[in-house]
Amino acid sequence: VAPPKPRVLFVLGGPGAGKGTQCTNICTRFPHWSHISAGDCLRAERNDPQSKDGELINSYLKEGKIVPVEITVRLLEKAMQKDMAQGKTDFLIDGFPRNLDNVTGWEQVIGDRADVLGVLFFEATETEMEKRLLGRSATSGRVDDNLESIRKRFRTYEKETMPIVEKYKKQRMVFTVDGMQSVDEVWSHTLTKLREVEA
Ligand code: UP5
Ligand code: MG
Repeated sequence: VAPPKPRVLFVLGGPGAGKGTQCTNICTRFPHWSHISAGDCLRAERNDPQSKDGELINSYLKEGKIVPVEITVRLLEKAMQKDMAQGKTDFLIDGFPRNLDNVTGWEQVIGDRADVLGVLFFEATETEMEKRLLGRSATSGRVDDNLESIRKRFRTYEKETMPIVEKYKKQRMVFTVDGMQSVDEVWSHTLTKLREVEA
């Protein structure tokens, strides 16, 4: 028999909105979910001395720009295959798709091989997100957790990613979570939305 088609929930929201934190919560509570952060995949690839894309990725990250989709979607596919071999069926694809190019690239490379359930969308103000990211900057080691890069990430998010969220909203595929509350409160709201997704 054919293995079940993987199910995918895209996870979007501004830089520091809490995507990673809540994806971790989901996977702890529900082990059939696998968390694949596009940003983490890119940072791992950037750190791999064998990679030919390391320098390019690093400069995009620092500038808050969106890496060419050929690179990103290849890493996502590889990560999904690895987790499917471990029995995972459902995937939180965190921080992707960030622009139209990402959407098209996903369609071309993955297309019908996965069922996209929708977008889990974390909403928070720039003031709050900036505060969180600056708070994290002392310990994160991320090349983009400095005020200059953070502001660039906000601009890219507004110009390129918000239109993608709007596009999915028109298709009634967006499950919005208020990301402004405490981690615990956002978690409880996330659970409610996840039940709607899985209904
Ligand atoms: N925190 C979390 N929730 C909180 C809450 N409710 N109250 C108070 N504090 C809260 O959280 C960020 C910080 O806030 C943490 O310190 C956390 O404890 C605290 P986190 O859960 O990490 O938020 P997240 O939304 O995941 O923030 P992140 O910084 O990861 O968001 P980005 O979207 O900026 O980062 P990402 O890794 O997705 O992408 C980085 C870069 O990679 C992009 O800018 C881009 O250059 C590149 N990229 C691509 O090119 N293509 C892709 O497809 C993906 C990424
Ligand atoms: Mg993250």
